[in-house]
Amino acid sequence: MKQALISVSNKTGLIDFAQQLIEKKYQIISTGGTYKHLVEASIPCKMIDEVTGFPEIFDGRVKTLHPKIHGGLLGIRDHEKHQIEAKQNNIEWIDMVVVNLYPFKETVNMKNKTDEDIIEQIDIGGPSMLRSAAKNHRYVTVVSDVNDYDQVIKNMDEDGNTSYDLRRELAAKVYQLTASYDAYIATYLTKENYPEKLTLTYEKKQELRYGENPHQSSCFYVSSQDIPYSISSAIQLHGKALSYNNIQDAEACLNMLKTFETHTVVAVKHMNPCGIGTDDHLHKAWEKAYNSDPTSIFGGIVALSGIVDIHLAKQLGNIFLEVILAPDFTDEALEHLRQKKNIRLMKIKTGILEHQKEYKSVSGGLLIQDEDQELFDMLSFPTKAKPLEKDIEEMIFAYRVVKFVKSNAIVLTKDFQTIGIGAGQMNRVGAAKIAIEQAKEKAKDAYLASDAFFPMPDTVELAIKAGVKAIIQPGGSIKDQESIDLCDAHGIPMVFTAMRHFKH
Ligand code: 93A
Repeated sequence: MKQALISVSNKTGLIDFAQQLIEKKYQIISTGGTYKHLVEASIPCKMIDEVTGFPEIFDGRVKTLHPKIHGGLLGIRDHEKHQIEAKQNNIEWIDMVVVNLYPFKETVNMKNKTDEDIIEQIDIGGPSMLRSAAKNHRYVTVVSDVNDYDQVIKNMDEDGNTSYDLRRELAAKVYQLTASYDAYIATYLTKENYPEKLTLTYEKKQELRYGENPHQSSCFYVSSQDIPYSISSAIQLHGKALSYNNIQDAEACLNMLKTFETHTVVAVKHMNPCGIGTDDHLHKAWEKAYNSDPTSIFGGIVALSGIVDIHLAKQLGNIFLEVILAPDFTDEALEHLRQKKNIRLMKIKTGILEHQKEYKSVSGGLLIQDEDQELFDMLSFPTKAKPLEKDIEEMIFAYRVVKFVKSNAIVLTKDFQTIGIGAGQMNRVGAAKIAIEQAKEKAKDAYLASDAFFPMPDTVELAIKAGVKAIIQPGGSIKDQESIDLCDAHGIPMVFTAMRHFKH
């Protein structure tokens, strides 16, 4: 008779599966809680201590860690010496292991759990059995996921034998599981910000149709963290699956949105903002974001800080947008927007923002840095003309926007609306030219923000010519004085932030 050892924390689907194992003539062995669960459903099984001849001790910390179990899993069935040793030690072969682990990750994510509670959820016996069985997959079937029960039963022949290919696949799955389980524990125990060894685990969330371009294949992997204002935690309410570029753009969009306090609408194209508007009313904020650049917003990604109502939905639905992200949509708004097949609607998870890290891959490595969360260090006013309180607010808005534009970046704003965005240029004055050209006559009396200092006074010169009202930039160039002198000659206030915001 074949033997299956079942020891599971997650008991979903277990009764059905065990029933089918009985039909295939398996003898079931199980641990305390699992035994109780099976017996209550009238499934015949043997208690683990009947096999080990040793009681479960230390509140279950030691229940399956016994040579009768690991011998039964690890022995090579057609090896004469192993056969003799098994007989001498009264070891019976175990043909199948069904184990899922203590919910360590879930316990960490629960509120009100003490460190002691969490440590108690480090499963030792479960991974040990899984690893033993997986090593011996030539003979042993190892089931570590409740979602595999059906597949295992379907794969069995009349005598309950599984195929070698399936056993090997299930064994690989075990080592992935135990590696990520241990990585999660290591991360929990590591207090330092940047430890010597970093153990990250991600799970595949979605196969993507293609990558940045149609000839590149791609996938979306997510960590188990539920991060507010992230695309990985957003819920899709309507539309086709997100594409690789949608995910990147949506992420950029949400990163911007989360830093603005009042009602704000952000429109993004190719990871740069193409329109941002802030106002006391969300509808007005949308109008500002849209009117910033009605050409570029076409096919863009839009994130709104508040609930989308029918009035907004009608306006949003008037143009082609790839994705709309918002904390929620009214039923009427949803109904209206759902008529559009090509739009994707995403409900953002909001919440308190925590310190995050940013990861970027390079060939053979990972670059990790703290998220650029600050805006400025200390504002200083080096020019003779000093800005008014209202001007400073506008400049801070412009500076908040420029922080999210690819370097070199220059942004022009007026009345809390972007009117010119120069992104990703190899020289700063080139970015200024683009922003001014886009703003056209609106550049007059606008506010100009630069993501890094002016190495030359040429950008200031251009700004003055265009009629810009005030300038905000980090300062710190050896030629700062030339820029200051130029502002003074034209009575223009300039503010230094002492914080650069390169974005590559
Ligand atoms: O505390 S343990 O690390 N010590 C063990 O010997 C052991 N054996 C199985 N945890 C152990 N398990 C785990 O118990 C299994 O991985 C499973 O998650 C759980 C099932 O316990 P019960 O059947 O009592 O509900």
